Amino acid sequence: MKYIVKNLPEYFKFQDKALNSPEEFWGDIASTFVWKKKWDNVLNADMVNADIKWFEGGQLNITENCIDRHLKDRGEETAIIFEPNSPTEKAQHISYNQLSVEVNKIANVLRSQGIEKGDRICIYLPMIPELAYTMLACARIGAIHSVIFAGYSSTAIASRVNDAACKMVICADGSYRGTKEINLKSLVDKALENCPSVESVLVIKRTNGEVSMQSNRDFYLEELMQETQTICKPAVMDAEDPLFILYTSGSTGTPKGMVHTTGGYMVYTAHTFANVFQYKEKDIYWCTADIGWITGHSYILYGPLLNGATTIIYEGVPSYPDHNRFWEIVEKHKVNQFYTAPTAIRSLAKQDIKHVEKHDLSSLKVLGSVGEPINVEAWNWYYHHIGKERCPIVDTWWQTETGGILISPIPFTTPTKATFATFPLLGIQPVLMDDEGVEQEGNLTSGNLCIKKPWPGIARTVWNNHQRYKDTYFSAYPGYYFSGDAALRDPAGYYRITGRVDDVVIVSGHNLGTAPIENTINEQTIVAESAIVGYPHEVKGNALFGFITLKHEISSEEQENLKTAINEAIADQIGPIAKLSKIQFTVSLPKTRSGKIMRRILRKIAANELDNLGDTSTLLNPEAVQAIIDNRTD
Ligand code: 6R9
Repeated sequence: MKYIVKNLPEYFKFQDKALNSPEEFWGDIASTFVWKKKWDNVLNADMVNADIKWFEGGQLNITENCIDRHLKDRGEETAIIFEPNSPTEKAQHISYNQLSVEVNKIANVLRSQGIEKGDRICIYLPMIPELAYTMLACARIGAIHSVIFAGYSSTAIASRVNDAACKMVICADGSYRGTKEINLKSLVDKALENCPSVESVLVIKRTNGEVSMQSNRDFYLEELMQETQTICKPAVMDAEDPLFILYTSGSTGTPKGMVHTTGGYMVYTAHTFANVFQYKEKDIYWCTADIGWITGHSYILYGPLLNGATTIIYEGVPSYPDHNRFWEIVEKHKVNQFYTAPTAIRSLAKQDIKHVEKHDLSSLKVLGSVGEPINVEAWNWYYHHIGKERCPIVDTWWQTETGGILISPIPFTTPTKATFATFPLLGIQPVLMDDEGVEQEGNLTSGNLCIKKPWPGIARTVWNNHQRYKDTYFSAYPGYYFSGDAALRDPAGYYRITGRVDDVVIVSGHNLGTAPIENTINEQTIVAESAIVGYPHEVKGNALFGFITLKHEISSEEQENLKTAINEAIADQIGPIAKLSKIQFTVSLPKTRSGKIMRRILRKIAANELDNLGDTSTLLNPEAVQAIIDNRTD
């Protein structure tokens, strides 16, 4: 891999090249991959019309780059370590040779079922190796995978399957998550009552639970694989042919099917993985996300395999059988790079520290964070207790739409600073805009976070709705990609993501970002987590409502004292204007399946619009909503 940064002067040198000669820079990186035909143009982009193409004219198959090219030198090396939900079930080590056999066989099955290049296949699987195999098998024959997180409801499956008119669904009989066993096939059956495009369903056995199989539609993958060849000729794909669709919910409307294409996504995820994690041969890398999210697509599957890495797929949850499971896995597999989300860090930091201390975490070299702004307390806990002050934390900012990480420290190069994502990665030019669309110059400023130049990993469109793509990302500031996040730039030029733009609350005419207020609250040692939302107020326009979870119960007198202490701290650190008008202590906060706090619902509760909460069925913990409503104090 080219342009792997080793020190700051090199970072600035490479960045200069990436921004001033992007075609040469990305062309150099792309040349390190296997192509069937070299591209005609590295870049052809029109950011005003949202028309972006990379490596046009180039032809390739991404699976040759993820698998085949590693077989000669490292065929027997481990590609995937599968760590099952139950610690009593043996972990599996899957070599690149084995991965090749599985992917080729499944690809042949898909072809024999009539799947052709460009067809859409919905994959609804738990975190088992077959999830990786089937995604890669799709890519092998040029079918477009649309992975749906295996926790979504039948309604969510049906709407996504119909949006992309999927021809096939691949699912498991069931899944294990902690103590729960979920019958996935029955959820698929219910969804498919309303999905006319689906011709066949392939079922993978995981739990061996009871399932109903519809004849001529449903087949066990295992049975179809018995007679198949272990070689499947890879489809020749244009660089701009879609590789996958992944749905992301917006603040309004139906989920958007973000489309990522083959060549640019490959080059970008591979390069960013190598730089951000400084992966070295034989390292063991573990990202705890679910492959059903973009983090899993880019940094459990594609990025690591493109680098010939060893990547862990963990089936379970952080709390099963108890709260030391993550640290036990780190010790067991001698994990070198560990990548997780602030919500997981906060929940584990709430537990007795003995869960951490009884494990040898000395293999760790780099720690990562992704998904939401990380608060100071969680950052410090992660740095001191997990990294033992030895391991840099890469706070990586990016989105489903960006395909890969855009802003992040490079470990051992960029000095880290709690809550800062620091510098843009190579080739990325962030800008901060004011509301009039004027780029904010210099440091010590803030604004809406946009990206000025195209990068290879950016999603190219919304499936079947290019206008929506253009409207959502390229219309607020014509010619720029608008992320929907706000950020600030410190005197050193470091970026700190302050939260979604829609998380800004205007109180008495002052724009208040909720994240810094939450940080202040979270510094109280008894606070586990907090979420601030605005609600309509007669005098101030909006006032602030704080939903706060505590590490343990306290008396009502102590609660009153804590409320006072919190407001004093806010007044002290941010200003009296940011004081909370209402505070409710709650057992938990409503979260999305990817661990983001659902502020939309909290806003409705705070505004007392209880009959208008919207769909709560896709939440991780819908019961949290009712508990908050039941315990309202005013
Ligand atoms: C990769 C992923 C994207 C949104 C993004 C932002 C938030 C992600 C962050 C972060 C602060 C970080 N976000 N990483 N905020 N610091 N390091 O999470 O994609 O699920 O599409 O979410 O998540 O608000 O706009 P996605």
